[in-house]
Amino acid sequence: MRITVLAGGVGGAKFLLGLRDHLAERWPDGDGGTTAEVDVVVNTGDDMWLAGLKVCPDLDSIMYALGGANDTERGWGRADETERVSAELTAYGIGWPWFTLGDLDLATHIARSSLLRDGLTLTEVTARLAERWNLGVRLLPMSDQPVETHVEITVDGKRRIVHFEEWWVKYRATVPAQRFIQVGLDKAVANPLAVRSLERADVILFAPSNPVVSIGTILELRGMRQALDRAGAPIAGVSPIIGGSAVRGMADQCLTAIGVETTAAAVAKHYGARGRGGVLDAWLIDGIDEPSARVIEAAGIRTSVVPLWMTDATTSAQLASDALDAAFAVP
Ligand code: GDP
Ligand code: FO1
Ligand code: CA
Repeated sequence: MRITVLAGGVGGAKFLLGLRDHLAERWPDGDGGTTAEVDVVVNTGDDMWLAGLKVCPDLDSIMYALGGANDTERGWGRADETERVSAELTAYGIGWPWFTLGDLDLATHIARSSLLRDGLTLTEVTARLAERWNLGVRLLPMSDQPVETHVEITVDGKRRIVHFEEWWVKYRATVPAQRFIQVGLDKAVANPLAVRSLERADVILFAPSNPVVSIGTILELRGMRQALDRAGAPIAGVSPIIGGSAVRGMADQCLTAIGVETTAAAVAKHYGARGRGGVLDAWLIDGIDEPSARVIEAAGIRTSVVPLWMTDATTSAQLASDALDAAFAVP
């Protein structure tokens, strides 16, 4: 069984933890793992160079979570983290004072930057870093070329274009985003390993990740939609919107910026039905959104109504199981 998942950071990580648990039960390898092969195509639009180091928030969120080393309370970075180096960098006026690079986390960025300087691609570097963690899945950055999401905002009457992280972390997305700009998109192509993975997959899943700045950015890459079109596998997506709001984080601000309502149905229609210019065969919505199932079905997308809250390992694994069932139910 070959499964390819498109994912952003924290929402992606929670779903993948559930998927890994579920697969170990459904297709066990006799050694606590699974015979299923999982590739994860990860958003790198949040990446940046900071203090001379390449930082990849979504890749790291997934790597730390599947490696069992993430800070579950904060939702990002390493558990048991300290911030001594970050304080020194701030004293030198280096980096972003509102964006903390923890000491343990910094080791990841140093290792990554070092390997990139040695000439490895981001895909190769990611594989090297992941070796240590025994993730049980293969992490594939969406592209080997840099694509950075920037956001147009107006602050004190002045139009500014800032890195996505500045809008997200410094402004907490409280300033309306007028526009998202994917810097570098014109020169970037979809990771060839991701394209192959999509073409060979038995099933393709969209994690309940941010539809604009996580999955949306992945889909923008040259070659990505074509790969999904060509794929023989069914494609099922899990709604990150439950009862008209983003479960966690500020995805609603991103949807508003691109003129999409914060509802499970609007996001499904935004992705669109395969064969009608879109990418979805199936869409999973929560029970609270059941009344909108008819609208989604009318748009040509098969709809499954299941609990979408990933509150613990059991509910996350059940959601992964439901996502596979929804995909395989596609005629
Ligand atoms: P980020 O890169 O860290 O922002 O994470 P992602 O893009 O992968 O996912 C963020 C989204 O995950 C949020 O906008 C939420 O809507 C969604 N999310 C978080 N927890 C849950 C959950 O328990 N269930 C569902 N359905 N979505 C969730
Ligand atoms: N999120 C914060 O809210 N504050 C931070 O200082 C912060 C630092 C940080 C450092 C490395 C990293 O990989 C992620 C970090 N995050 C931080 C989380 C992250 O920037 C965002 O939540 C995601 O990029 C949104 O997808
Ligand atoms: Ca992200």
